[in-house]
Amino acid sequence: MSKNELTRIKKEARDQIIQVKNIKELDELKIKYLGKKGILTQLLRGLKDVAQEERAQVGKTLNEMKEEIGSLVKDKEAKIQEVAIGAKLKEESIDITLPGKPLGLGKLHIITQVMEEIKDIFIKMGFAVAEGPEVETDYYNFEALNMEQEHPARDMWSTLYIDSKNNTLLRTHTSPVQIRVMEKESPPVRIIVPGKVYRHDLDISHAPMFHQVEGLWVDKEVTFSDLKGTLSIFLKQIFASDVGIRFRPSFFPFTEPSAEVDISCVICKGKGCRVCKGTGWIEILGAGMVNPRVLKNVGYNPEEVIGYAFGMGVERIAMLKCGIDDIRLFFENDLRFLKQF
Ligand code: 2U9
Repeated sequence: MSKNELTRIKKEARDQIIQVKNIKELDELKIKYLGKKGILTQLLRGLKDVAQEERAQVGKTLNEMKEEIGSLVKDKEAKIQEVAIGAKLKEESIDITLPGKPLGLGKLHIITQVMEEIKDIFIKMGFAVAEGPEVETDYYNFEALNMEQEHPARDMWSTLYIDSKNNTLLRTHTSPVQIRVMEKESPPVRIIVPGKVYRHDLDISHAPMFHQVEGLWVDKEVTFSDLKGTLSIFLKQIFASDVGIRFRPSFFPFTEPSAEVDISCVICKGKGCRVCKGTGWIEILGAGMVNPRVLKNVGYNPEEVIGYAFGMGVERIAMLKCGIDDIRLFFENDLRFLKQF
């Protein structure tokens, strides 16, 4: 066990420890030099065979070597761990300077847009906006509007009942709201009533839920001419200033006389096409003078006050304005469709 030999072992151990790349290799070296059967352990065990006069010196050198190699291993261990943590941090780090993912800007549904446009026109003409419940009673949806039980006119609406014993149903029109407003307030009443209505219907032009805007003006002197004037102004604003307008006699239990209002076809300009079924005209509104029986039902005196009323489907107006040929498109929530408007 010469001094040179020990120096060589020490140098070899240091070189090997310096070059080690990972914990596994380092552990192997630790065992090689410091383990139970390791080089230094063996050398220390062989100390007894060393000549008496050299033993103390060699023992001291060996212990120093053991300590030095141990501390080299410890330092290296810390270094390897530090490098591993650094790599992990780098791998998992988030670059907070990257630009965010842009959020698409939302917009109002086309039906809401058209509804707002309709409301604005009537608000400018002095109408107030009234709203009411979508679940109604038989009385407000039918009876008060001059349609008693078994009245054949009820067949005009495919009613969705909530509970037919309790006479609760989904309103088939927004007219119950006008009844409720008139019950509470005395004339003059000048309101429009926008809202959802429900019918047991589903095809290219009918949906089980759709939107209506109805209007009502009750006062001391209201004429059919007022009705014609108001609706003409409305139709010219919502469609085009040169749109053709005609009133046809019709029947509704809640108005007398009643009329249906047509506009010249917005697609073919009145020449005749698939949309207007070759007639050049498109039905767009229902209207009339409020039936005196309805006024009586809310406690008004039909001898003293008179009124007009009208109703329209918002989807139908939106379809004609935007050239949409299937009402169901509004409710499928396909963004490719909705984004266009
Ligand atoms: C009261 C009195 C009268 C509202 C009216 C119509 C005519 C009408 C339809 C248009 C298309 C419904 O959406 S639609 O299917 N509406 O034809 N509505 S008169 O008359 C009233 C309302 C309330 C108290």
